[in-house]
Amino acid sequence: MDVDEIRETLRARTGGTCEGVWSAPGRVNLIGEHTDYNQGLSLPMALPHRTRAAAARRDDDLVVMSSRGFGRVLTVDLGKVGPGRPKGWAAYVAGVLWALREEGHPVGGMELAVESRVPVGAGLSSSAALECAVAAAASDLFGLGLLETDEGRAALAAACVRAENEVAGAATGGMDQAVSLRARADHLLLLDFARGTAEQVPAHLDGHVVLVTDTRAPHALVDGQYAARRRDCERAAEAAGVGNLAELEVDDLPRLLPRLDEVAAARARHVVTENARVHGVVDALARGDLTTVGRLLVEGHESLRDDFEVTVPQLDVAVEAAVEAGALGARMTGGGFGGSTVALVPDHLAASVERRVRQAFAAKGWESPVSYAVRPSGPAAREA
Ligand code: GAF
Repeated sequence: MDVDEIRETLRARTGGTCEGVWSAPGRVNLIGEHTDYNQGLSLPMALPHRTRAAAARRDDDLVVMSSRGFGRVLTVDLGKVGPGRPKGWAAYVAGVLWALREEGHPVGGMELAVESRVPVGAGLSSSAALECAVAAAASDLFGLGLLETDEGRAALAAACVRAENEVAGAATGGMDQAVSLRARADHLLLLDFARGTAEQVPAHLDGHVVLVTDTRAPHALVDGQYAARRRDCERAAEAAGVGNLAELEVDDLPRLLPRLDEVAAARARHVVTENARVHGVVDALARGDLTTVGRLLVEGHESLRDDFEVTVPQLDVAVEAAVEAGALGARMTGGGFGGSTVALVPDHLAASVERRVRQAFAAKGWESPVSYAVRPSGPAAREA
């Protein structure tokens, strides 16, 4: 649906009222995985794939929403939103308005028609894109002015995280919402969760493309595995005597790991080495050393596979096939347990890398993966 179509969809439903259209991107993370809730570093970028929301204010507290693909129009009373309520995709919409209100913003009911062009269930943050599109619409329509500054955008991201953690019940860390609201085209976003900073890093990828491959292996963050990893990390930090794992350096590991149980040690090793890899990638990008970037991506994947144990065979095979076909590096991206990979590929090899990954999946009898060559795109914004 283009902007006119989604506006007309809302108008048809409301009898003519639509005050504007907003959109927000999904994300792909280049490196820095499972670090956000450990107060570490990550380096995501916004995807060109966006979720659109046509919106209008209501003069009561009802949130009336429809989504292409979900047929039914849902109505939620904002006064009844809270931890665990409502269920399903409505939580990501009404939850954001609830969280903004909880933060003291004068937000009321809304009419919303949404459409996601971010592949759902692919580990590319379709939930964050939905939350951030709604947050952007609410900010403009209720005069919050939060889209105007990076600080305001950080506040909107925090409300989206609250919606996801408290209302939808997914214990996620905040990377996805931060990049959806604070990204810049042609840049990666260096997020430091301990300091609360977001720094724009020019994506000097000359002659190379970022290839995202949706493995179609189903992925969900509201199941127990993601939360279990988070608990492992908390246990590891406690046993190591630090507030969070980002306080540790790679040099601390030989001394500290023997104090931890085997699982906690492996989780800690992933997080601490992953933070170091983020620094390594940022430095290598600044030098134009894409070979080193690629090597660090592969090391990151191995760490997620062996120490953090969040990959599945489809992710491992997609990474191996991409590297065999000439990618400088590849890794799983996002929460894992299914979802997508990201690869750094010389332009002229993009088609053969894509083909090789498809062939490897066909040989295993798996559903065919879908690849997208992407450029770092812009943040949540008003479109009309
Ligand atoms: C998911 C979560 F939503 C993020 O907060 C982050 O933890 C990521 O998994 C892993 O890096 O996308």
